[in-house]
Amino acid sequence: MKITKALCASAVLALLVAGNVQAEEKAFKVVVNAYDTNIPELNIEGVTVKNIRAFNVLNEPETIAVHKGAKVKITVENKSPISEGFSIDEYGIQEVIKAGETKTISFVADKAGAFTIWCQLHPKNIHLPGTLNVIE
Ligand SMILES: [Cu+2]
Repeated sequence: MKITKALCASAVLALLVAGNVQAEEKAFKVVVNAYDTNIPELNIEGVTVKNIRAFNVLNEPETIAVHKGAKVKITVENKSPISEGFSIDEYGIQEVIKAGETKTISFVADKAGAFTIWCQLHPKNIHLPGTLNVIE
């Protein structure tokens, strides 16, 4: 009798869950990388990096697009030889990823709009910013 009740309870629960609109879940992989360029050299954290044009913050993909309300999971891999930042100001995200490390950032995209993804550690002119687009 107890078992039957438990089964009924789970069936009701399953119906309730199925009846709800499931939040969209989106996972992205972002690679931060450094490329050759025309700034002769730069010393950051005691590491001299030569021939830099840009630390490309968002390499792959450059733009992330989700619907409002989506659960977003961004895995950031830092292939740059130094620590890199990953910030989205409007979402209060400000992470530091050390050289060679991978970090996963999760949040709910509850604000619609286009938001800049940038590195808070280094001058903006050596980075290509990315964009988080949250579509209504
Ligand atoms: Cu940086």
